[in-house]
Amino acid sequence: MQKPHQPNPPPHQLSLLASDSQAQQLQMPDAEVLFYPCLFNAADGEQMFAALEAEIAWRQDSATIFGRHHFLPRLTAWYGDPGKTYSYSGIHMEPLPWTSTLLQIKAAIEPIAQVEFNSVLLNFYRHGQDSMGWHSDDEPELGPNPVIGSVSLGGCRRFLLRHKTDKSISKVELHLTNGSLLLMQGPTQHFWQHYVPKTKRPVDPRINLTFRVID
Ligand SMILES: O=C(O)CCC(=O)C(=O)O
Repeated sequence: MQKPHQPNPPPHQLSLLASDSQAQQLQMPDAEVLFYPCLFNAADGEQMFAALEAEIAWRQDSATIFGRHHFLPRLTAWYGDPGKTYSYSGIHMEPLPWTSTLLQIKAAIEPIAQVEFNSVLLNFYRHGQDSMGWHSDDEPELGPNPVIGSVSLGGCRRFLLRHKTDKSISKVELHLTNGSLLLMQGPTQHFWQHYVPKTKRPVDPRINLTFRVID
């Protein structure tokens, strides 16, 4: 017997929850930081997490610090337009071609960031012992005043920012929730460092995507 025709399901549409007016502008001197705590709804966040966990070519890199090799405490991946290479901590990354999930997320955040991103660094924090040390996203290939669009999916993690030179300015702490967008732009990377600490609390795995513009 002939099977009834099954139409292909429509492609999943991401529904954005936040309008520009729901952004929180952080009060930080020498910086321009906007936080959208729930840009994507929880179900979309979980669906994107599952898609990226499966489709991304995750790699375990190591960095050389004082002559010794250390595995990075997280998995990473670099995707983007052809030729948009990226180097940090002695690690050189050639871009893999965009996946459909990455392109969907990129298209959703570009009107908010008002830039066209050409690359993305992905970090996979498998558990609370995965982390990211203090640093700024200030590599020369990001150009002056880079716009960094940081999307968080999965488990919520603490995220701290500290001023590089003025120690009288208090640290800023955020909780990067599933489906959130953090936009760092203007002079932020010149003056501030950021960090994702380890935690002993049980936390769900988390994927973070930092969309960037490589010159
Ligand atoms: O995981 C995060 O929220 C931070 C990622 C980050 O700092 C980076 O990719 O440079």
